[in-house]
Amino acid sequence: MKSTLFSSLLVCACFITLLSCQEEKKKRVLQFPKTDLAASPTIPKPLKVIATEGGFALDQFSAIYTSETAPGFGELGEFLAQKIKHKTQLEIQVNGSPKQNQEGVIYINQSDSLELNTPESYQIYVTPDSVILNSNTVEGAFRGVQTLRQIISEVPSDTLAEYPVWTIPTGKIVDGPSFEYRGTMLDVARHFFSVADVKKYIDLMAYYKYNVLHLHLSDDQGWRIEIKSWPKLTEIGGSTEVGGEAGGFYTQEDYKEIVAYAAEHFITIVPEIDMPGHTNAASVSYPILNGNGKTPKLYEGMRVGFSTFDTRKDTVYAFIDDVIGEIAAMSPGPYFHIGGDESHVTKKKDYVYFVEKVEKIVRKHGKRMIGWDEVATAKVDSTSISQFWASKENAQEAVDKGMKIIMSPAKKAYLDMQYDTLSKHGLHWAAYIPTDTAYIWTPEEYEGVPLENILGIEAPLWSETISTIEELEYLAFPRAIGYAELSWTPKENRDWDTYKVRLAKQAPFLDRMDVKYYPSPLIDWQKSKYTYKEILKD
Ligand code: TNX
Repeated sequence: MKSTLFSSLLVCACFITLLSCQEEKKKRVLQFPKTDLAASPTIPKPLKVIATEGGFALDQFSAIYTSETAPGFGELGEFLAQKIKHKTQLEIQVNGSPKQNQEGVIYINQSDSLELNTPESYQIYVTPDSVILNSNTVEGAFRGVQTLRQIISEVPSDTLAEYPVWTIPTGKIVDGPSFEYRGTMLDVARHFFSVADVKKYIDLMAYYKYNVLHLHLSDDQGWRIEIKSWPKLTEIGGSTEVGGEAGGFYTQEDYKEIVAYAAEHFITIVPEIDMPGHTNAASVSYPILNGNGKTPKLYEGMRVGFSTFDTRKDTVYAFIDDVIGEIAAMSPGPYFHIGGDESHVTKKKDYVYFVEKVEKIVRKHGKRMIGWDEVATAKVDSTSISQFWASKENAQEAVDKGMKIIMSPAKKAYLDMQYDTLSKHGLHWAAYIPTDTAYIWTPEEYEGVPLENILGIEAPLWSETISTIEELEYLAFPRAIGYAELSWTPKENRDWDTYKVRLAKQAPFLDRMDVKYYPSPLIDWQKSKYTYKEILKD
């Protein structure tokens, strides 16, 4: 008798709990404000967005599931959970057994859809019950995860639920990149940046779907990568930087750590050893390499164009073979950048001879050569790549040779150009580049380079005037966000007026990441009203 009474009470209690749960669920659904997926502040702007005005509730009952057999998908689920935690403090379970009260589910699937026509293409379907992210590759799914991070509301929604609920607007996103090469470059030679700084930069790049980080590892003022067969390069050549500070260098372990961290973010490292000019630090370390007829001395100034290797010496090519060999062995990406710019004291015929020989060394080590636009003046192979920074004529030579071109015109794409005359850091030899000028140009049609020759876009950040991560961030952000859109989103879908609204809404993310961006007065920056810690206190 007692036990029957007890069990009916229990059933009753459960029923009431269930009812109140349902009541709460209903309330939550009822209270969902109308959404607009197309108005989400996604950068780069996706190819196609169809909004259906509902909401997926991301809360403590949500869970993530991924394809379990496809390599990398499980880790990607963990990555998303970690980023959601950073944004909302929610602990979302990944590939766990379904929890009681489990509500919405996020699936990250490997698909084999023919519609997904580049390796980085993906689709996202959001309904009130589920978020489905499909891609044929883990790389594409990673790009889609960045979109997901961006479409989760910045603050919890007003839903009457007793716990915070973040909204993901419902609808469909179909997306993929315009260009396969979407890069930025960091000059760690003029001023050295630590592994931690580079990792932070990678985190930020990944959020905006960049896939290449080019590291300028050597210049007149410093040599920054350990080469075991030539140890003085870092012992001597690594000891200085612009302005007289102590310099620094990456050990091979450090470099491998950067390469691995970049790979986890689906970013390829392109290593650059600049030569035959910009080689003072190497020549001070090993004077046998020097070809300018003077005794090389450590150099901490900013003027360039005075140094050159001796292009007619076998030792120089043995040295280059060792250097490229050691770096190529640690760099899984397909490219090796040989610099080749501003060799003002190398005779033209020596320059051409040099580039042709070094190209062969690069190919011997299994890499595709990239060089600044001057390399196209040599007889290089059509598989080598020219990086357009200054000369239309050199770009034309590259096109005539059937080479691919990376678009980095200094006047438009140099992150080290000052925003305006008041900018705290940067140079202005090419131009002042305010935030709108950085965005409003068409790399697809720049200086008559045919679209089929364009491999992609890269925004270089030279570091003569910056030495800390804060200064780096001031020059790179917000402009690097615009270059990410130029290299991903087709020109028909780009427009400054809508871009600047989406850019304004990056402020909460940049603040959360502790990025000291330049608060361009052209942008009506949206400050988040509160941080998540304050939300959870409410
Ligand atoms: C030109 S761009 C250079 C660099 C400088 C930069 C400063 C290029 C290939 N060479 O050596 O750092 O200007 O803006």
